[in-house]
Amino acid sequence: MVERPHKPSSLPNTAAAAKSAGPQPTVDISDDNARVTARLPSGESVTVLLYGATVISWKNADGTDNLWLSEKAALDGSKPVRGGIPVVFPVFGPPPSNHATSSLPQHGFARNSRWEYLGKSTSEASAESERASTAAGGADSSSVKLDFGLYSSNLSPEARKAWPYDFGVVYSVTLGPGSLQTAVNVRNEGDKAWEFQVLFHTYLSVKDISKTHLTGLLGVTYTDKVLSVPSATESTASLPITGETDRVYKAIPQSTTSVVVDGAPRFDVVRDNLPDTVVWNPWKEKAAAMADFAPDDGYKSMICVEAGAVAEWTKLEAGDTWEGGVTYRSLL
Ligand code: TA6
Repeated sequence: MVERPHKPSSLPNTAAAAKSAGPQPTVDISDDNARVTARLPSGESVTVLLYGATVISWKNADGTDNLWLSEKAALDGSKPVRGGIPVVFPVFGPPPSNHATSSLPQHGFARNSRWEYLGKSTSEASAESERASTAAGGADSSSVKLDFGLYSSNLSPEARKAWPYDFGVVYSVTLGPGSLQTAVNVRNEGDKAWEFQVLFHTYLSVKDISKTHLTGLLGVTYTDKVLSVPSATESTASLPITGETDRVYKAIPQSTTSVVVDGAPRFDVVRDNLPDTVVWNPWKEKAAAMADFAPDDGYKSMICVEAGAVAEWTKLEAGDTWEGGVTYRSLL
């Protein structure tokens, strides 16, 4: 695989390192085997629902949750989660009618399938780096990677029938000091080529949408699904969100989109091999019309910045593998 900037990292899982390390990350599986929570010694945490492999919480050391989760989000596996980071695969949006995905639900089956927890790998801060980091007033440098798997065999009979291709997806969620990385490794396990779209439908929490701007999109071509404009060019270096917004920014030349709140950088969203970003806020009417979107004025506290490969289809030949991911940096 050609080396790429921001390539999803793989962490060592060495017992030797653990022996010499300081306090280590922890990983807990809930009693009902429905969710996995990882915590860093510095206090950051991430919780992943096995249903949809949906990240439902990503907290800073002070307990601030970086993700927005609807108060009426279904967390019992009855429907896709409204909030957090739903995984969109193998199709984004309503499937096209004349396509292999046409019988799938909107946004595909990944977000409403039960994934397998494959395990963790941690990079413990070694004692000396811990001391050095603490002495320098820096944060703990440990991180933890959680792996989840979804395979053709995991699909419901309906989904399998609707999309009868052999595939495997390994989804890695890596919690680091001040960052969360989500990355997929998609493999064609069958004997014939197929094509897919993938996207992380990330609901970022912001304290006030009226004071929120997005930067890094100037000059980028986008489709505006609210105004039904198939192709426009972003003319604003700092995009405010002042109403219903549903835009697919395509082939973005730079890897980082940033969220600025009240003039201060709040998030960096750094894409790796994901050329597109969807920006979505349902605003007042659409929010009120969604039964699982609560509170009704929750649109004032969230912005979806969704990194993906969705403007085109990615074709995978038999036996081929594809990787892509995104790193969110919390800049609080
Ligand atoms: O990512 C934006 C979008 O495609 C919007 O058009 C809206 O449909 C949103 O996703 C939510 O979709 P969902 O199926 O989760 O209600």
